[in-house]
Amino acid sequence: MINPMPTTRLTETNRPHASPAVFAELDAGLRAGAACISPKFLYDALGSRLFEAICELPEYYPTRTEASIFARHGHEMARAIGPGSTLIDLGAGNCAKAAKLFPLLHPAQYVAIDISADFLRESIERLQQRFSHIEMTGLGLDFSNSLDLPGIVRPERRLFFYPGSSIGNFTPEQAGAFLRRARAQCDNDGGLLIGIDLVKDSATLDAAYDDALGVTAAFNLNLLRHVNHLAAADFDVRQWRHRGYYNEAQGRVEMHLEAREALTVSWHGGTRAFVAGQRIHTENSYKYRQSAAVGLLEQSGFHAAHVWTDPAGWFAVIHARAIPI
Ligand code: AVJ
Repeated sequence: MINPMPTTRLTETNRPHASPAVFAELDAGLRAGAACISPKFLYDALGSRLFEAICELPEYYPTRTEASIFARHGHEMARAIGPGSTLIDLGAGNCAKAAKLFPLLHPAQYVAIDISADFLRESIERLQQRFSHIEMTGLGLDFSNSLDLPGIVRPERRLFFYPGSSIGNFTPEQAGAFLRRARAQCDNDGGLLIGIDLVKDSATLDAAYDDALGVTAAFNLNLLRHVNHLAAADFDVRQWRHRGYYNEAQGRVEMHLEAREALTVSWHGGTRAFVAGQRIHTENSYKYRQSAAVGLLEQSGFHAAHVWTDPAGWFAVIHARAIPI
């Protein structure tokens, strides 16, 4: 049951803290037949730290596996890319992955982009002290819907750095559209260095997204606290449980928040009842076969020049060059 706008006065606690566009997106997801909240809302300050903790978990193989590929093949990547690039880090977070590449890649400029701007500022200030010769800029942007880079970003030799299989949050169609936008934001000398998680057995995937310590559960549940702040909602975190598992038919891991009991949630201008077991879909994490990953790039204006994988074939790092137009 969804009620119309109430006529209550806005106070500090019932006032949404999101921009009108972000609020409208949250509101629409909460009202949808199958309720959903975008995974980008997982990353408030605490969520970003919980994600860092996930990356340390024994079950969460992507970060470690990708790091092993960079450690083993970083020199070869740097040789293929060459020094002096404009390194554009999409979803930079703590900037640690890019920082490890600086001594190999020697970029002329480093542009860190993340939706969590505060987290970013701290990370960049620390980095600039260590690498004073690299021009650095941080941009607090949600690049999921548009990727218009401001004039301070050098146009020459743009290299989009998109590690961690973040591309998996998009459907393959959305991923293609996103990559085409990246292609449109670079000249013929542009490129992409992307990490993509590969299809593997479902037990490994299930464990990676529903770990024994419950860190992923905390990460997913924290989204409700963030939405409480953004939309002036009254989610009670204790009434919800985490679900994370591989959906083999769809080729993706799904995360949901499931109501433990019948409950009602209210937010600025809306209210909704959930029955026990009813879910809010919070994330998709698509897994690709190597051939499909290469195909996706080729259809989106990039030629996959190099593919590096770990020995088990769990994860791929791909250097793709802009197809000249
Ligand atoms: C940051 C989107 C790559 O999908 O593996 C980790 C996020 N979600 N555990 C992923 C995530 C649950 C992660 N990405």
